[in-house]
Amino acid sequence: MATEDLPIVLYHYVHSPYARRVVWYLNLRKIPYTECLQPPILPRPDVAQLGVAYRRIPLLAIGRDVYLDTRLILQKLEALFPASEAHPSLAAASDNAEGRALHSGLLSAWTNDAGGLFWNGVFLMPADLPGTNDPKFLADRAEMMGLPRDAPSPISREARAARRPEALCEVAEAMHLLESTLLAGGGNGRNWLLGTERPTLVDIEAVFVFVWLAAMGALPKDTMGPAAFPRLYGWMGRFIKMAEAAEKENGAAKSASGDEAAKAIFGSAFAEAEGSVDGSNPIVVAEGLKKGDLVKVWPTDSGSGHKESGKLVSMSLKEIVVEVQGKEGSVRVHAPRHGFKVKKDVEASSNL
Ligand SMILES: N[C@@H](CCC(=O)N[C@@H](CS)C(=O)NCC(=O)O)C(=O)O
Repeated sequence: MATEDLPIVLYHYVHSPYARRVVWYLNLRKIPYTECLQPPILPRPDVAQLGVAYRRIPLLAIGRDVYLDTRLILQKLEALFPASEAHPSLAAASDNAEGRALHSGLLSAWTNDAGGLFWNGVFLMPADLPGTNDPKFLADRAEMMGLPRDAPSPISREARAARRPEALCEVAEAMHLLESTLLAGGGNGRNWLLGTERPTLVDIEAVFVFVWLAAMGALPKDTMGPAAFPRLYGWMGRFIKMAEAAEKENGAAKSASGDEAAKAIFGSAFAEAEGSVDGSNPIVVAEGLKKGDLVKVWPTDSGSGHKESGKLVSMSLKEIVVEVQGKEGSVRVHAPRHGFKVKKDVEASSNL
């Protein structure tokens, strides 16, 4: 079945800066999708009924394949929707070596990895940002960070205030870097980071943190506003304008309840052929993993307490795929290998 004909369901909530990465991408590539809106804190029974334990947002299902983590989601969409008239590529430059290196290797780690830009941005959430001082939100995020729900919150108003100076320095340094290098384009200025006519994945990879911070009013106007960083704000403004126009053109996402989404997913074909376990992969060797083994898979930076339990389907340098049992069937869950761990599920294996 063509990928086009499979249900594409985005589980997300509207204020998630990570979800915006995928929404922008889908709209810019003119890929229609369905959304299954989620609450900003657990529980999320809509996700649980797929048999998926992952607790972060967003997740994207394409047919019976469920993709975790926007780093993998964006790569998969690139692969599953090659450029065509119906789905124009973001820009040809995402195909060149500079673009690929900057996207999947360098910028992605810079913005997303633990301790990177997004994490600094969390400490810059303004003191009175709605929802962020709600004890339920703070307990939920403590759990996400692997702490007891009643532990002092590492992102309470007070904790954020204490970390703010350092986080501001980190973000300011990153803004200087973009302003004076890629966006400067050797003195001629550039509309997009790779000097292309349209934005590329590289733009999405970096712009989301700054758009999120600016929209929250997290950055001091005098030292980190448009006057101090005219190229960076110009770039953000162009990107938002383009993303908004693309959203209008692609039309609003269809909306599905958790049950509707699950029914469509379980009743669908897989989007990808079943892969294999690369026997030469160092982790596969060290763990003695084989296709069909019962394994656990989880992210190492946050939400680590929520571990996928299922049968190992495939493993490569790029991804780990497990088949998990949901309420009305099974789905294949794909996690990026970078930032995730896979281990044999010794307990489940001994209960066989
Ligand atoms: N590396 C992940 C990070 C995702 C992430 O941290 N998402 C936030 C929302 S923007 C989250 O899940 N927060 C906790 C939650 O909503 O449960 C990705 O690229 O998808």
